[in-house]
Amino acid sequence: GPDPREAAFQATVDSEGKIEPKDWMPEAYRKTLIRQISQHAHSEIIGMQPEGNWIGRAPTLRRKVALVAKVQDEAGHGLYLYSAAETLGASRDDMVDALIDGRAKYSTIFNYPTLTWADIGTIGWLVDGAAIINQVALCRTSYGPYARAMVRICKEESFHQRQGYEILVDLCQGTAEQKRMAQESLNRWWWPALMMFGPSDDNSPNSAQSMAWKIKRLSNDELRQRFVDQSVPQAEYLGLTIPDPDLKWNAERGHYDFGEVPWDEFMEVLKGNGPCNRQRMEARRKARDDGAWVREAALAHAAKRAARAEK
Ligand code: FAQ
Repeated sequence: GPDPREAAFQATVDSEGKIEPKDWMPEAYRKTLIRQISQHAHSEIIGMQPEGNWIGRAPTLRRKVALVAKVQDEAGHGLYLYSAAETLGASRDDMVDALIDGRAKYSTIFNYPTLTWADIGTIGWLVDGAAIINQVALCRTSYGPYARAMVRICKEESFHQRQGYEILVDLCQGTAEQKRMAQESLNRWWWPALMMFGPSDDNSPNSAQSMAWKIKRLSNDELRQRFVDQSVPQAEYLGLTIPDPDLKWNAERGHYDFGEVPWDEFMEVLKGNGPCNRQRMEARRKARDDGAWVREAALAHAAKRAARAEK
């Protein structure tokens, strides 16, 4: 017959209780969480690269300080999320190996290049904006350590978002050339930002089970709609045009209608064929290899201390 532990687990989930590390949980729930949380962690770590590209070229000291702090926060978010995955029994080495070997996914958005300074503004505005919409929903996810990690991460993410939007406000109130740079950046990032929410609901294999377990609280399409509704007035304030001829207010629905996301491009980037996939993976491998001596030295030091303590 059905496992009584499973019924108790589902009752906790249904009544908005949290599942904690030592609670019984279905193996598939554990596996799904390890998959999602580790992908989320990898995204934070790989996500440091596109912005890191501009630290040495930030236009003012103030911009540079803010950008360094933001990229550093992303490293912190990654480590925080790896720790949350470890509470499920995943090993950090295995997760990192999966990323390095190309077996693990990370968000498609970080496979696009940062070609201009405006891209740093656009990443804060749209990429962090999308991340917040997704993560605010995840603050109510059923797994306790993940939900709590999201609360803190959202707070830092909202500073990131404002940092980016302010860059664009300045560019859009600047010279004609600066405003053109902002528009060109929006043109390149808009559709990739919409892809961050994942495939459409009728094409999302994990959604039904993840919603039943309350790992996901809102569907990919619901979150994407929220993001479009939030971004349109922000683009209007900047005086920028969202590159979608089908975008228009639908009074009946009370939402903006928008065009079809270029899913072929999404699938290609997911397969590893985006503009920067190879470059991102190579940088990660090099960072791991360059840091090997530090880990070896730390282990040797720990072994020596342990040996001394035994005497
Ligand atoms: N990129 O069945 P679904 C950030 C995969 S924000 C790559 O719908 P699910 C902050 C999906 O994993 C970005 N893969 O899957 C920051 C699944 O893979 P599988 C990170 C994607 O899990 C800002 C397959 O496709 N945020 O880092 C993408 O139910 C600025 C089928 O899809 C998170 O990870 C994609 N865009 O829903 C940092 C949030 N979309 O089964 C630096 C947490 C889908 O083959 C700078 N994650 N896939 O392993 C989630 O909310 C969910 O995992 C979704 C996907 C919504 C992403």
